[in-house]
Amino acid sequence: MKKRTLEDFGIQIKKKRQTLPKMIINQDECSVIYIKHFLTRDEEENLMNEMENIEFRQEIIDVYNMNIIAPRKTFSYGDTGLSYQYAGKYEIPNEWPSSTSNNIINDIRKKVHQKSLEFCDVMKDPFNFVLINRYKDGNDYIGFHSDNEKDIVPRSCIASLFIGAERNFTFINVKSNETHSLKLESGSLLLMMGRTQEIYKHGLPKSKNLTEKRYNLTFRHLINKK
Ligand SMILES: O=C(O)CCC(=O)C(=O)O
Repeated sequence: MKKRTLEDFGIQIKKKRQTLPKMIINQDECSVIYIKHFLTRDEEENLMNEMENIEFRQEIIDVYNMNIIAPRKTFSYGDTGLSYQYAGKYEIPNEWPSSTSNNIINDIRKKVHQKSLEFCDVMKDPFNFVLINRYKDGNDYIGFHSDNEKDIVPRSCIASLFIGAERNFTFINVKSNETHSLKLESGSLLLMMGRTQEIYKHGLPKSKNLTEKRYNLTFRHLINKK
């Protein structure tokens, strides 16, 4: 199939691609850093094309003890033997694309790991799991939650990468209700570290009239129980 360009996917091309990291939260041992335009244009385009080849699934998930159809589709890659329990689901990841296949996922995984090492030293191993969310348009969303499942290495860095439609994202402090909202641009990276998952919830609300799709790849360190 012919490779599609970012313009074909309806992604706005920003001329000035500055990559300076911006601190979004830095208090109570929580730290969240946003790195705008982390991916090059080529990487963004290749990853967008790669996402189109994945067969995403729409899962039934448990939200506040109710079974609902997830308002997005998902897929995961991870090391053999790992599993991830979340929202009442037991996720067994697909094998990473073979290291000889020149696959963009492998390159991106390395690049995200290198960047995370600049800011976080809780876990120096490569990310061993990625959960990918596909939001078909502005009706798809993820409600407020924390990535605090018992399968995740406590206080390890969670690196969230996005491509496609620009969307708003909000953190809420579970004690004070103070919020931090930001616009997440295609090709950018959000690093969540320290006690962020203990003190904050985060969510991606619906976005009225938005017709473009968006993908989010959340790289995590899962506990290897072997
Ligand atoms: O799509 C996003 O940016 C957020 C995804 C997320 O919060 C999650 O997978 O836990």
